[in-house]
Amino acid sequence: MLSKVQLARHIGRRCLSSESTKHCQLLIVGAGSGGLGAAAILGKKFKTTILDPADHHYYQPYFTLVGGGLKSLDDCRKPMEQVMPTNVKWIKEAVDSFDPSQNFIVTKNGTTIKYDMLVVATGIHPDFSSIPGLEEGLKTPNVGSIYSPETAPRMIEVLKNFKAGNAIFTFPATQIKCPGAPQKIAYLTDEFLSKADKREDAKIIYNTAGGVLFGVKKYADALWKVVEEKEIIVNLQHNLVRVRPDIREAVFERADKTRVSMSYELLHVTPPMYPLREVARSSLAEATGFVDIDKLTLQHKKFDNVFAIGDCTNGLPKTAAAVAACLGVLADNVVSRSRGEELKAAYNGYTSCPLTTGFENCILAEFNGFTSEPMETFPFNQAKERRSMYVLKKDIIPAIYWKLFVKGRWTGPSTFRRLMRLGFS
Ligand code: UQ1
Repeated sequence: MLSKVQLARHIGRRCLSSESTKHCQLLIVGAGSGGLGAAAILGKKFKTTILDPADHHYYQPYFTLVGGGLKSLDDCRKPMEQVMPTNVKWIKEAVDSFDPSQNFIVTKNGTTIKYDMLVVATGIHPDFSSIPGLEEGLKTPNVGSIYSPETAPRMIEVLKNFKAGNAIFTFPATQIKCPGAPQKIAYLTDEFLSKADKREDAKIIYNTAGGVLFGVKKYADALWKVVEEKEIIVNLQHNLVRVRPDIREAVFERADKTRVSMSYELLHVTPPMYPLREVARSSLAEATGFVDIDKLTLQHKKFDNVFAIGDCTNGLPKTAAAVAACLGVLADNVVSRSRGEELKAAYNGYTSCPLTTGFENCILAEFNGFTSEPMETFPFNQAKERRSMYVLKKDIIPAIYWKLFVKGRWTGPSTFRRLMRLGFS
């Protein structure tokens, strides 16, 4: 019989499951966008180990297009071993606990991994179980969600199943990844139903727990025009608290705590999202469960050999575009920390949300996630719906992602932005 190590070699993988690793220079927990991007850059500089139990790496920005029937799940994913940097050791296990004061973590299989430096990149996770009735609802042909690889491909079936009635879209009361996506799928639904000659029979309703349609005024103003044109009803401060799939009813709680029930023919749910439980209960987390880092240097506020990137952090915008802009900062500061030097790199707050407003239209929102000021790359008004920005979203950025980002060669469009805007931003 082959040993686990031989078996791993035999099937061409570099993962060494269950092998007890004594020590690594740099440990990265999580191989999503942040972890994999960090591994690609830092794996060249440090003896690096990355921990993640997943079989596949997903390009999550495509999930909206999967829901709209414009892409398939296979377009969004690659086997993890295909995208893993060759010089990085992958341990295909999940983290169980962190002990940052002793510089080690323990995996679910009981492997102890000691490290000199740690990068936490564990993401934010949809919790479908936190809304009573939602999990049962997702098994019916009337309820969908683009927020997981399991449910996203079913959304197009939910759209095809639509006959007549309310099509309700929700945005929860927690922080979420890609906060534009809950409305993008509403816009795609509008166009899908128009093409299917059913739009007249539908009342599209966007119910958000929040108080605004979008956090940046310039794009919010443009989006209010989009919803007006598309005759989408927007209800602010309406938080989904229960789904009753048997009678096709969704219950929302308003700011004054009163509840309102709405019947649905189609319900798209963006579930509440939380950091990984193992992170939230560790001493790395602040009160809300996110990793407590300095949002400029990405260094942990208490443990100076710990850094974090992406959706697991307490203050960074939750998009792949923000992750890209953070990667260079993370790499520079981890190197400085390893040399005992002062941390010089600072994240500038850049984030982006390509807001798909139809099957061939997109508003490319780019802004500073800390100040909510626009930070646009192109020398034209990006609040306008454009076909060119749709091509960017659908074809160009994914190519950048697979060809450059996962290889550690893309840290956002800042150089391009400076060139395009002649050095003015
Ligand atoms: C980006 O860099 C990025 O990360 C790879 C995204 O995430 C998928 C984006 O959506 C966007 C818009 C950018 C910015 C890139 C350009 C070319 C403006």
